Amino acid sequence: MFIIQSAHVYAPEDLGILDVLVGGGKVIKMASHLPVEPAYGVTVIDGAKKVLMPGLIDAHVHILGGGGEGGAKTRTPEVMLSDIISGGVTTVVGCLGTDGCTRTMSNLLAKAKGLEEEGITTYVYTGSYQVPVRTLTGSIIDDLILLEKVVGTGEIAISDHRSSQPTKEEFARIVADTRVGGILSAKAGLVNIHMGDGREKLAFLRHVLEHTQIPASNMLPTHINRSRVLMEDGIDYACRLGGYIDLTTSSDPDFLEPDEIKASTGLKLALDAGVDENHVTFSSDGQGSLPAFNPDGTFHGLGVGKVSSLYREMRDAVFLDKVPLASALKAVTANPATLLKLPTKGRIVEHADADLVLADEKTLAIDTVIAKGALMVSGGQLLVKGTFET
Ligand code: FWO
Ligand code: ZN
Repeated sequence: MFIIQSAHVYAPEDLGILDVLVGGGKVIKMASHLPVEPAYGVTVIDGAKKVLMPGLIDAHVHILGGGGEGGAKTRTPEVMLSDIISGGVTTVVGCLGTDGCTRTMSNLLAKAKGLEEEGITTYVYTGSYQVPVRTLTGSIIDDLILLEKVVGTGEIAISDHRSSQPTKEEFARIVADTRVGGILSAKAGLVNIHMGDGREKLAFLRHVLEHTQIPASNMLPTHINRSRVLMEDGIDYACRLGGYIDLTTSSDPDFLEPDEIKASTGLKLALDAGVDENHVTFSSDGQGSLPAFNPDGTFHGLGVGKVSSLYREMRDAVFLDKVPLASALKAVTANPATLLKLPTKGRIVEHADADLVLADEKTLAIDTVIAKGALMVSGGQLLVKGTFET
């Protein structure tokens, strides 16, 4: 049991200074003043001069590692627990990418279960870049209904030289099956869509919205900030069609995409252009490769995504791009929670899971991370490490 006393709570909405009682893995009570009953073994955490935020949700992490675009030696390393909690992330959705052969759904599920046992909350998307989608059971709908951790499909590549070049109809079918699988399993049924640099940009998603009854909330196109033209198409898609857009926070200065936009700046551009602040999310592409290709399509080199970039870009949005904290926080907490249909995640409210981040109110430097009610980081130091982390 913890009482976090006198913290400035961003739930992500600004709730002012509150005491928050945590026990049994849940937020039990929030009030301007809660009595401390030492008899119940309650630990007091001093929240004065700190902000209390929901644990971050990273909806696109290559938890197995990814890459391989430069051959076997460029297959990137798997994620470790400390990579996740040191950046204030308490929930991740694992995915496969370009390589859907040596990275498998059974391995993805095992890694997700491993991270869950180590202390955070995990889900996965079925599939990889490829179409037809490489599922575990042979069917998207069956994977969603039968596999508890599967919340959607992805990352499905379109508008990219590495995609399977699917037709609009094949893409619409994937979204349709994912939606129905989600409905029948009371889960999100979200398609995480990898956007490449192709000329068709978001045409496939516009096709779904214009030719089917499927709502925009079943589709989340990511890497929208990989170029200015895609950022502009994403803003138009969100403003005119009520679509959702996801910005990638990982970036490698040695392997920048041509005219790539920093995620924090992309958020500011979207909000200034009138995009609903509930329709923009960040995800890290953690442990995914950040490959660069030459104009002739040959491989040039690659960086590796980092989960810690999610918190960094949220903080930069506040300090560098002057986005209000409550709005910047939504992109990494309440908005992914809503799209992923995780009602106990992404918000600080009674009965929510006790996934919490306490940070210095001036610098937003992370002090404490609580995941499923357990103290994982305290005083800025890791208290819990992965099984094989020294
Ligand atoms: C992006 C994941 C990309 C993997 O375009 O899609 O490759 O399979 O590990 N990463 N291919 C990175 C850009 C957004 C910079 C992935 C990667
Ligand atoms: Zn991708």
